[in-house]
Amino acid sequence: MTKPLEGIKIIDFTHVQAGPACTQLLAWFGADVIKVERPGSGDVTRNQLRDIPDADALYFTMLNSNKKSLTLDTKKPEGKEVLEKLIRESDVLVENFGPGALDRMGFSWERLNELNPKMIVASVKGFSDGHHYDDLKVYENVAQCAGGAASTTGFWDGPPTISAAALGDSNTGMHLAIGILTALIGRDKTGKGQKVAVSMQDSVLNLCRVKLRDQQRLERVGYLEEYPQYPHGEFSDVVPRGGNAGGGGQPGWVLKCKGWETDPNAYIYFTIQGHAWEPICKALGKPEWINDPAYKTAEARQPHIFEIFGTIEAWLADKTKFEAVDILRKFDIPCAPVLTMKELANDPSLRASGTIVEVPHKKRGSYLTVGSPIKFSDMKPEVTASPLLGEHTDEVLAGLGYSRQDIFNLREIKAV
Ligand code: CAO
Repeated sequence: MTKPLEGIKIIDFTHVQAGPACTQLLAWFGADVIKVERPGSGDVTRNQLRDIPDADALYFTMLNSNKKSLTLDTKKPEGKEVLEKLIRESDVLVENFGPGALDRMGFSWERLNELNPKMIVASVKGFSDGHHYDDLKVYENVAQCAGGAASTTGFWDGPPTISAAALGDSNTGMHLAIGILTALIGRDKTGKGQKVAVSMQDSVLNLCRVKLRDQQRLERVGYLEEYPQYPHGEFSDVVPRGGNAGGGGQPGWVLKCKGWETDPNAYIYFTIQGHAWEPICKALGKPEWINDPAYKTAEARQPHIFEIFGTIEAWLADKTKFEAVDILRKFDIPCAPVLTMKELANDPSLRASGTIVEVPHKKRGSYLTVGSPIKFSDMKPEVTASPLLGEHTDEVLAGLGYSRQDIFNLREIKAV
């Protein structure tokens, strides 16, 4: 089966997570992704948090599947020469170096555009160009703080909190992938490449847009009725942390199920969707609440929403999280068990859909990874192992027209 991005050649000058997540996605969909790495060391994540001595760490293998690895010292003249050849033949270059690193290497946007005016140059940086922090290097949690996620996550009586989800890294990579695909479609119309830039701060903020909604509502009316602070607590002039409250028009909370005393994940998320009030009352065995003026409308319920959650928790006390969801789903109530990584890793539905996949690897044996979360009717993205460091160096050099002797010279003599 041909894949939509087959024939698109991508120079993957990325490392750690934000950039690799982007190029991995494009590789799943058929692009020829050549990861350029420093000889000897490569992407730092190959060595980070290793669980098997001398084998690439899962941090690397889970973000670099379906790619080739070319080792090249792009600070040496020989390496620059090879890179220039590759640039002339490629459609996209993706990088997420610290600010200014590509320029210092001699590959500014102007130079890249001169070498290949059709090439799309895609970058991730912590902050956007011209931002007063645009000289800063940025990692995941830094971006979550700078993009508004940390100040709005957690409980009101605790500090700003980081999400485990990679809002700064993989999320930014996904934004960049959208930018690259858009620029490729644009190139079909204009024949020209362009620079695509995504900052981690902007990408986090994009996912926090409902909090910017709340900031404006707060400034207008002085309170936010869906937050636990309403109506008994205090609001300041900034959006507070709302714990586990639902972010939209439906109140919700994480509720204890049977076994919560010993199992830290024996919980479900329960949503009180307005029009589902009647089925909720029926499911809970509280038919008297259906027409009770103190419970009938969302407005009437909000002042004592935690008393309602308390009643639901009492109902949940003798049910596991799975039993509870099995009952509630029959009443069309939006809810889910709080699932652990262990449960997700072994979930038969996720295995069947290709969202959790087992990938054979030359050195590690097989490992689990998250496959494509995007499903297509005409294509099933297949996940293949991440490359060993420099695994495809000879192949890529030969493809660029270097002879066996050239390749020997480049690899052995000049240590490229
Ligand atoms: N050959 C020779 N040199 C190479 C090379 C190669 N193949 N690949 C990279 N390098 C060099 C770069 O030229 C650069 O050298 P200089 O600093 O001397 O110019 C250096 O390696 C990489 O620098 P860096 O700033 O990217 O790396 P770092 O480890 O100091 O910082 C990070 C890492 C992630 C903080 C920084 O890259 C960054 O801020 N990136 C942008 C934001 C981002 O993507 N962050 C998300 C990371 S995922 O959590």
